Amino acid sequence: MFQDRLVSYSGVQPSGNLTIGNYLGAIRNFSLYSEKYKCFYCVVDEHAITVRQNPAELRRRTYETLALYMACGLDPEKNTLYVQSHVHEHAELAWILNCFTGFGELSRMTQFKDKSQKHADNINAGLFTYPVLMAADILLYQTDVVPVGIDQKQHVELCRDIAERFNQIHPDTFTIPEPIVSKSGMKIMSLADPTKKMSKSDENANAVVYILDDRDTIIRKFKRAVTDSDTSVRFAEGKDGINNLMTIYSCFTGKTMEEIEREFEGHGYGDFKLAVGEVCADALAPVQEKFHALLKDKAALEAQMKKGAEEASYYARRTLGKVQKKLGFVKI
Ligand code: AQP
Repeated sequence: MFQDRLVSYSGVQPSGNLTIGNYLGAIRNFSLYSEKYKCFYCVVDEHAITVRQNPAELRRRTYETLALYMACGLDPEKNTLYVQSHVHEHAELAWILNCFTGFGELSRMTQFKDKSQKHADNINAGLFTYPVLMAADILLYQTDVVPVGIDQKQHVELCRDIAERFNQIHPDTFTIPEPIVSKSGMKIMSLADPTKKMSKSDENANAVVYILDDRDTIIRKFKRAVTDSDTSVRFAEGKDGINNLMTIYSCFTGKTMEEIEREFEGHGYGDFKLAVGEVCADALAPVQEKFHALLKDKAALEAQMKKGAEEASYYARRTLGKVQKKLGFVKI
């Protein structure tokens, strides 16, 4: 807590073009927290390098992710928007927390298992300790709540365990954070393989709808989405493709599964896929318009990065100083 406000913290990696999974699972909901909480939203570029990145693309996407935050309604006057590598305390606290985290705990992380399969040629130590850096991100700001997609809930739970362990040895150091997975923020799955999460780093661009895809591309991708041999639009076990499309439609329209089933009774999958594509394209159009306007002014984005880093550093410095003192580090 800072002053009289609870703190909310979340981040997105600039590791690829952002998807409707990132949008529906996380970013779209971020602005809802601004009134009630003191909010920190970070572009986590240090997390992104756990997988090889092309430097020019990483730089471009860092600007783009910040612009998307703002295009999705995050007001930089009400929220602290910044880039992780601009606040060196993240990496420093991560090292300390590494010494309070078990090898076994990290080995159990689903994302590590998935990513080490996907990047078998580069299973680096950073990929393994990714959740510790994430714990440092969260704990530096004495965070109360962490709005995330369901896929990141396990990491927030580990962060709680690390903080509780540290507090047991050094009482009253960290606030214990709670993950918040919004109702609409369920896992959005790949359009090509609906048993797999939709991810920005997927090599198959048809499996993923990007926030910045144009209308025709969005509709084409939904038309090609993998479904099943049944014909009725129903939410049921074994219908992963249709369930995923119904989830996306529900997130964009606010309709329940029963309402969607009634709406498409007697219609084939073709009509339904077109409708999903249309609501998605309609919802993303104003975000895209704002994004392109913001991206034109790079100097303004850089000024925003600087302002955000200064604000974040103020809080991060306080927590890191407290931790170093409790550990017995000599201050000069
Ligand atoms: N498919 C998804 N459905 C719901 N929420 C999702 N999120 C990501 N994908 C989905 C949420 O978006 C936020 C930011 O994610 P991230 O960039 O930090 O990392 P990630 O979860 O690893 O996302 P990606 O797209 O899968 O990235 P890559 O391909 O680089 O690993 C998080 O709150 C996440 O829950």
